[in-house]
Amino acid sequence: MKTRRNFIKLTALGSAAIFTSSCLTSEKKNVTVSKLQKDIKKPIVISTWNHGLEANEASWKILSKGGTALDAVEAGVKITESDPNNTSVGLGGLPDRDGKVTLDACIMDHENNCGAVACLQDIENPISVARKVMEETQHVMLVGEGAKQFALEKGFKETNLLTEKSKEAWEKWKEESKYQPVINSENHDTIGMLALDESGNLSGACTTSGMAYKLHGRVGDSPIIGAGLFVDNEAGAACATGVGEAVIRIAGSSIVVELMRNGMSPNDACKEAVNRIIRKHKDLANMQVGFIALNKFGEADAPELRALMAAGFVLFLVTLLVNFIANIIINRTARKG
Ligand code: SD4
Repeated sequence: MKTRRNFIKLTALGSAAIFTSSCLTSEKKNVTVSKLQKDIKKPIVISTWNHGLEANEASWKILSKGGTALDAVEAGVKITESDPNNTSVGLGGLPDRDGKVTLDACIMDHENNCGAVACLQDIENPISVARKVMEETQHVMLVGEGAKQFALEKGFKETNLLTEKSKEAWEKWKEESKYQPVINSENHDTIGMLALDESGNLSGACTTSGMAYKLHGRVGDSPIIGAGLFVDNEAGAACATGVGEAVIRIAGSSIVVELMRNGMSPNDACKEAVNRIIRKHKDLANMQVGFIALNKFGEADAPELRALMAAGFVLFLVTLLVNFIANIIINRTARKG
């Protein structure tokens, strides 16, 4: 049953919103979640890590004026992509083991439209290229040289993304690393952002330079729809950060959304996905994975919330992981009250 239709129908009846969905198991179980329209927290935007705070401000400018979630998430993560001081996303991202900065990004809207680019070089804002793939091609994902060629054709400027700071870090790494790529929880950070707009539509964006010093050509979860990001306007949206290989193995973000569809809170859905990763991996050394999730009602709770009040915003710092190294931060920006 389409949520949107329900919203319209039920608003006319007395401002209640309902969505219905069925379980993944063969024993079809219907779960109905209902909420008064007035209790839906919108607009709202959430994002990962410290850099997300600045990104949230850019999205909030759009959302607070009634703009779309899609425009908001693109504008938000672009801030992080263009920040040369951030070494894990876009310009200034740490390179692969050959010294090349390769970027992964994807975007998804409330109608299941999606676009992605992977292993893209020399383009500062991969999220906008991903949006062009979504809106101006029949495809979902472009990679490598093809993605770059497409970007240039669409008017994106060629930019050297390897800053002095990142080059120095890479050169230092080469001295000690014996040219072996490392999976290290210190060396990666993605910006993932999810938003629910005034019209009740969800969108999400995810963008990263991926794991530092990775093998050239390596693509993580971040540009993969269903792994790094998934949005279903009937249920919710989720985004992952951390070791991409582990997230891909369980189709992480789509699992979180499916669990929310079946009635779980964003909090429990994220925990279950993390637990699934724990169950499926024998070796958890250096493993760091986290999810953020936002449901159709604007709920984005997660374990161990610490509330911070800031001018006009409510920001929550969240520690998300259950058993192993965990320090995933969720920034939430919503109307006060
Ligand atoms: C990747 N998931 O390339 C990304 C990196 C990341 O926090 O999210 N780091 O595997």
